[in-house]
Amino acid sequence: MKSNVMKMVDRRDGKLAMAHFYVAFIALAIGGLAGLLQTLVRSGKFVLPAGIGYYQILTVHGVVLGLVLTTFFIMGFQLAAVSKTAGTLTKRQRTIAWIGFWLMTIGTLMAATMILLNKASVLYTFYAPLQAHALYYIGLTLVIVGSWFDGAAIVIAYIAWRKANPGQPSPLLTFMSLVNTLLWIVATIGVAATVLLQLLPWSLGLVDRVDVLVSRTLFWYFGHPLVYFWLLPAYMAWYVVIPKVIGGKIFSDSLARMSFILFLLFSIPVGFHHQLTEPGIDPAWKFLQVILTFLVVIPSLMTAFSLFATFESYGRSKGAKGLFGWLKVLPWNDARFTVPFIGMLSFIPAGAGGMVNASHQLNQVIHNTIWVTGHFHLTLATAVILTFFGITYWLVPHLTGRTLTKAMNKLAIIQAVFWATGMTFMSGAMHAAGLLGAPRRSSFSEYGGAAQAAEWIPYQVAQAIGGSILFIGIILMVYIFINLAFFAPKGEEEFPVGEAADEAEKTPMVFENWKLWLGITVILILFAYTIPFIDMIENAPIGSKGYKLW
Ligand code: HAS
Ligand code: CU
Repeated sequence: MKSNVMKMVDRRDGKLAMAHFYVAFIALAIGGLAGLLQTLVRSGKFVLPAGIGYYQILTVHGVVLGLVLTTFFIMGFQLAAVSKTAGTLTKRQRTIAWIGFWLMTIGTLMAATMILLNKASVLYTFYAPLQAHALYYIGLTLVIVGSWFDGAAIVIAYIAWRKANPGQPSPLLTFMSLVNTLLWIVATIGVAATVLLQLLPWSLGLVDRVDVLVSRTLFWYFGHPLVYFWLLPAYMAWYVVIPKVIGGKIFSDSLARMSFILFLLFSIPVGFHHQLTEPGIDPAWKFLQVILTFLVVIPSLMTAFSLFATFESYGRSKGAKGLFGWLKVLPWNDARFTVPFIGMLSFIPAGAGGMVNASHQLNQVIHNTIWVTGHFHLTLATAVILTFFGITYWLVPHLTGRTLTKAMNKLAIIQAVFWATGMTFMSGAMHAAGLLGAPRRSSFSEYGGAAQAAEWIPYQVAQAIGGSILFIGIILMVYIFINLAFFAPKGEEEFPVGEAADEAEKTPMVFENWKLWLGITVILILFAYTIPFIDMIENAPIGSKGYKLW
């Protein structure tokens, strides 16, 4: 596209998105350092200085990378995507989003302060009976409420677009941002409920105990869709941005929308696959939720299919022959493509591992072992995060009026090679050690942690080697981000938005029927959770004050 006809994201919306990215990349730097320290501690060759606890840095790592980096990056990206494809935000929409940004930032600072004071070393899952200072829970609540404001700006912008363009399907990136926002709002109700109704009153001393099973169930009602809230922005880039970057077409607009709707429907009623070993939930309901988990694999398989189709049709249009000839003609020296592509590759074993986890019998082998940590470092910390890095390379210069230079592009590819190498060592060793029974969340030395079996030690060392390589990757990434935000030469960088190959065929309007989709979402949630919840509450333990806990 010629730069003079290129529609840029409005500067004011750019500032809003960039504010989110500053917080995200500060989080990357802090959380990455904590991660390095953990692998060193686990190797048994390093002791944390100044009385800092292992669980304290593990909490920093999980909260700052899993919750803060992701939420800020995703909201910034989605706001930019909506501004680009549905038009500049109105003043009111932008103000709502800024309120969201500040609430999230204040909440983050509150929670971070409590973690640094060692008053909230409860990990990112904050399972009861681990208890944090009330300010930690209030901080997390502000992050969630803030994200609802960001989400509201997206919903309002979508409604306004639909009003102005009756009878037309919304722009694909706006549609996708909306689905992910709806998914997020429905999911966060669960975590807000456990924090506000159980953990906060308990931490303030208003109640003496809480029902642990109810709190874990509410957490995982949220925790599984949380991982798809992370994944879907990566899918936005895979479906819409990557085809444009390589010079090809989106395989099918309708297929992309369909897969996003399936994520909305099937992401939430599956939380029990994190609780398969928990007593107090009837196996029949666990079975149902495992089936629903396998249903939510389908939109990922559709995504893989669609990506292969995009790559192959582009390759054939360039004259590629044979089963894998298309691989040769892809633009390997373009970081905007190569970096997310490495993410896609890693998602193949990552997804296979997920299906292992979801299979009840196999889950007995890997549950609470470091295999699970290996799984989410391939999914979130490789497939998703490398895609977010790939987005950063064009979006940040686009928003700051700069360009990605040849030198930075090269460094970005080197960064991804470091990342992939470090993660292969670290995540590979985690999977292997997990199969040998090495527990997750354990420093082996503190707080009576499990004794270290000799056969795990080589894997712990491999994790530390991988962690150190990854830390170099983090330094490179932070360096590239600072360059693109403040120092790269002025210019215009493209915001790549692909076109569908099947544009002649009209996208059916049924995808925009929110009464239908949200209705089915709610029915599925009620189906999967109502009876188990009644069971839990009926059989709840009696608290010391003589009434039932919940
Ligand atoms: Fe998971 C635990 C099951 C996906 C993250 N998961 C976790 C935890 C996290 C996490 C953070 O059922 C730990 C939570 C904790 O702290 O306790 N997960 C699944 C399943 C999937 C899955 C079935 N997980 C993810 C994603 C995550 C994520 C995505 C983050 C972003 N997971 C589980 C289960 C547990 C679990 C259990 C609990 C374990 C326990 O006991 O505690 C599926 O959604 C995966 C489907 C994916 C695919 C892959 C499709 C491939 C694509 C790439 C195509 C590539 C191309 C390039 C085109 C089917 C789309 C090709 C080019 C060539 C040249 C070949
Ligand atoms: Cu899950």
